[in-house]
Amino acid sequence: MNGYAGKLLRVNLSNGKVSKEEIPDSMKRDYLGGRGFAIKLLWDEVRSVDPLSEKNKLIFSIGPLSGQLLPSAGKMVIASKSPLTGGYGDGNIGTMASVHLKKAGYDVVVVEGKSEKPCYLLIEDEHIKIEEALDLWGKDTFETQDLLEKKHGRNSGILITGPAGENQIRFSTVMSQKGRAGGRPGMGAVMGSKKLKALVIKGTGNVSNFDDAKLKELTKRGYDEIKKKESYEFWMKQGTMQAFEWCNENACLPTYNFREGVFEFSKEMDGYVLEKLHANRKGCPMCNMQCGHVIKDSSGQPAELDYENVGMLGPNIGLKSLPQVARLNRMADEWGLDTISLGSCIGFLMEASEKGLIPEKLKWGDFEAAQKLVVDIGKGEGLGKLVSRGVKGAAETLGKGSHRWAMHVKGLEVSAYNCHACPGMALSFGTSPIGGAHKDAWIIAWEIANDRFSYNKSKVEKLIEFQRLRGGFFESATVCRLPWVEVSFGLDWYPQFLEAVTGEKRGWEDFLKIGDRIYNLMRAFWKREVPQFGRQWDYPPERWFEEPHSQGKMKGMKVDRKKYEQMLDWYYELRGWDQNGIPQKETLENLGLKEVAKEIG
Ligand code: PTT
Ligand code: SF4
Repeated sequence: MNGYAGKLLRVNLSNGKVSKEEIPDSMKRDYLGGRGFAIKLLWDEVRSVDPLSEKNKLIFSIGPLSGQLLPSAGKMVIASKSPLTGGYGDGNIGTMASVHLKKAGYDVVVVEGKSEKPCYLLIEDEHIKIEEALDLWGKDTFETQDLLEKKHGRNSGILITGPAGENQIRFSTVMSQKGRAGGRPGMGAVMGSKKLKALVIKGTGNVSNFDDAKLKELTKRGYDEIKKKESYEFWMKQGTMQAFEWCNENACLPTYNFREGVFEFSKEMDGYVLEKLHANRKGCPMCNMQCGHVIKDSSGQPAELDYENVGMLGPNIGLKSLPQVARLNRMADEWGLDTISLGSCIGFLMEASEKGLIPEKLKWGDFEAAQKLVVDIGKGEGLGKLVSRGVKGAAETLGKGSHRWAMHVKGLEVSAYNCHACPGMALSFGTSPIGGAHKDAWIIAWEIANDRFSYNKSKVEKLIEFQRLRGGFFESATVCRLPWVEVSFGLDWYPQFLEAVTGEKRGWEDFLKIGDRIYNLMRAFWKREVPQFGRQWDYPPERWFEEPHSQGKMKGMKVDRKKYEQMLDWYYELRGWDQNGIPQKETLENLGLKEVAKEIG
């Protein structure tokens, strides 16, 4: 089929075996690409394994739109059985590696086994080598990027695990280009467990698309339209950091380990402060709305900021200086630690100290202590050891009711939206297929604008609509969703892009069904890999039910448990799952997943 490179590259690090397989057209039609390919492969090939053992597989996967010249198309999905949650885990990274992978002739790389010595994978078109990486092991992601660029050229596509991943810290992420990060649920740790320091990808071929002239015309018009959008100018000034002041105004900024929704120092670190400190802009390939805002951190080094990073490493730990937050962000990038989980772990430890549950004295907003914690966490030493399995693991070790304010869902720390007064977003976190992530359904903006406090069925329907589009379509076509989300670039562009690329005329009904197939398979994977899996996995942290905000305009607000239960019932009903959240036989069969039904039935 046009638009795909067509091949899957399989590399076994235990025995050095390399093979190339055709991807069947039926898989392209049923799963589209990216996340779709990843869950299909994991379902078929990874069964009851320890995520950090050589039996787990790590998948790098792109879609028909990735790596094309189209707007914001330089994205890639990195997926595996997650060592943080035990279930399906993935992340989406913007990287030159996406472009090069397609040019090299592959849509998917499956890494299997485990190398004896540190290594990196070099993919140069059809030539595949497993290279020694003894000299890179232990180096941070910035040094590693420099060394690999020096050796293989600046334009290479490079994906790296940092020292935290080498140490198998379970929320280690994969880094690229000194600022792009992907794979929150421990994809960096899976790389580390395989002694795989990096992938270097260099492709020189061309993908055969169905209608090049049409594609060229759509591409040009698409980029022009994005630039003309009303919100484009402000987006270019603040990027995702525009959410900071919005969250504070709406009392959903994560503050003091998600206790409050407003931060008394927000004006000292919001998007307008970022504008003043702005030093550079970075981002993914093929993007004319690049969102990586670089400022100088408190030590004078460049650091790339995003809203999530600032929310979690700022208010969530009581830190009010943007350059200091940038310092922690840069350290996380160097170590290859996910900033969201990191901020949650530091907040958890600060609260544990305040409550006298640990002997160490850690004060909210203590920058020196936070810096030390990043290093300890990256190494898995001292207090870092306590949180090396995330806040869920830490609460299990610490006990004393700390699970109530361990801010995670399914073991993955929730991202930077406090949901005491946003029940729809709480359900979005609760039902996200990878755990506490906002990527699948960022319903909060719609909820606050339209229907903030209700717990009705139409809100649940809206949530599923978002999941289908964001978690289904964008993750499997594998392009950035931000043109649509942030500057209202129309959804009608995407079927046109896909038709020009593949030659197949398909509509939204079809794409949304693919999204449902992917969701049901991810759910089935959870059920198979986590035997006790069920309804109790779909709840937000206890804090949002139990402890109302004590200040701000949402003072006194918390999520109503009974009404949440009702929303969850509707969610299952609309998805065709039973009241324990398990896909019903008929639902799976309607999606062509008869064999799956047999296995989890
Ligand atoms: C994503 C998560 C996010 S989501 C952010 S900021 W965000 C954090 N960024 C981190 C970072 O930086 N350094 C670090 N060490 N850890 C980090 N962890 C956090 O990871 C990212 C953008 C953003 S910025 C968002 S919302 C959108 N996400 C998309 C998505 O998920 N799918 C898609 N099709 N398009 C998307 N576009 C946007 O991409 P994860 P990136 Mg990311 C420094 O990885 O695991 O998905 O977690 O990839 O290239 O950095 O772009 O306000
Ligand atoms: Fe990457 Fe940001 Fe552009 Fe999306 S908007 S492609 S995340 S730079």
